[in-house]
Amino acid sequence: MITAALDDVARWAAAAGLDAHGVTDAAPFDEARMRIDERKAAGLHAGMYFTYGKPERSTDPTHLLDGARSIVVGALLYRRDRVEQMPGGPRAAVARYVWEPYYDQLHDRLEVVAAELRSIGAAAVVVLDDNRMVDRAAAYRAGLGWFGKNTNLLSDDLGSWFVLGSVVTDAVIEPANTPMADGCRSCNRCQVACPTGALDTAGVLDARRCLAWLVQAAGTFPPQFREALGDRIYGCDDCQAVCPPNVRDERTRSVPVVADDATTTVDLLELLRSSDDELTAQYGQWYIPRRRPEYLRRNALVALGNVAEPRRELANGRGADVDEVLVRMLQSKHVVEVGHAIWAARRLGRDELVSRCVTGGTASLDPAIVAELDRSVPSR
Ligand code: B12
Ligand code: SF4
Ligand code: SF4
Repeated sequence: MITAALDDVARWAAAAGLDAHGVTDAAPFDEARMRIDERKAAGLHAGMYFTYGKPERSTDPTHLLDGARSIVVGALLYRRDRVEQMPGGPRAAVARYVWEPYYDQLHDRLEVVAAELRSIGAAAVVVLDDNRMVDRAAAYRAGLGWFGKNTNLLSDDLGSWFVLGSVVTDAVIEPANTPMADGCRSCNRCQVACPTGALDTAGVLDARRCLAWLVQAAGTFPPQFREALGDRIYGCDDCQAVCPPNVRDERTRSVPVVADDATTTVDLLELLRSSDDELTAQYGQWYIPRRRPEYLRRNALVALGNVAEPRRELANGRGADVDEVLVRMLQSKHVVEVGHAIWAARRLGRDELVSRCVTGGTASLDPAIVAELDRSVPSR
């Protein structure tokens, strides 16, 4: 049996550049398994696969490594100071966790810890943001934070702007850390701040209402949540932005400036003019439903309808650009683009473009387009 001391692990984690780490045993995550089963039974997972697909595997670390005994969990903070973007607009917001490739960075750092374990003769496997492991459950048991009412893991020291990953090993590392006590107490700011009511039950996320999931789900963007999407194109940060440890952290901790090539916002007109290949090259690292760029354009069209200011854009000479992309999308071969362009055009008061581009009777149009034509659209 190979053993490693907690002090050695702490030294490796610090040298690897992890912002925090913890250690737990490799016993199954029974509580997470139960919660996954409950959420699936109630439909709250909205058909998501991820860890929900095969919970018997995602909640049992021994499926990742025969003879697994311990897990070293690592966290990487991703809060950055945003640099003002060049004016241009209309622009959409990107959630912080993908401004830079933080998962790749964390993966590399966990590999450093795994290499140390291998150097003492242990087997070690790195896993993060993967269908095969419930990252937050491992981090909770390793003492990295408590489960917030927004379901994120957080602590007073770290806040919640961090991504998580693990090194599963057959080495025995003792003594492991202990879970952290709940720190939310009477606070419910995240529940109040959620624009869609996805956190109405504390600590339980209803993915059917969560914008972070809806931008990743295939199909029609649910009409009742299109206004709530606001200017977002990918991810949603609202339930973390209001969280007291994060707010405190924002006031007190200085953080690195975001990298020059980071994607913090997106120029919507440029995105809507890009080819499939260009979109795949630029945003291929995002989780885009079925890897089909029309879903990225779908999100962009909803955001455009919410944020473009046709009168101001007209004065800037950008009104013509907005019309041009709307026309291009209204004439698209993809039903999902036409449907969401109808919504965006109407929301921007450009109904005449719809009448001009979407012609033909109900019988000749796709039912999804007919449904969009029949929908009442909230004006701006
Ligand atoms: C599926 C998934 C999603 C789904 C569903 C999220 C969800 N809450 O289930 C969607 C697409 C919506 C999503 C969104 C986001 N995600 Co995500 N996601 C995952 C993924 C792949 C699996 C999560 C999972 O297993 N859920 C199953 C449920 C049962 O687990 P749970 O939500 O942790 O539930 C626990 C608590 O709810 C608790 N609990 C149960 N009942 C109660 C009751 C009370 C009162 C309390 C307090 C707690 C509590 O017990 C449960 C089981 O342990 C993980 C990566 C991974 N492989 O683990 C990343 C992960 C959870 N996501 C992450 C991130 C960063 C996000 C976003 C912030 C991204 C963004 N900005 O848009 C949002 C946050 C939304 C939110 N409020 O959760 C990070 C979270 C890091 C952290 N600090 O917690 C992870 C860990 C990825 C990573 N490796 O870093 N995500
Ligand atoms: S990510 Fe956004 S939509 Fe999802 S629970 Fe948090 S605030 Fe609500
Ligand atoms: S906003 Fe309040 S209730 Fe929500 S996770 Fe943060 S501390 Fe907990």
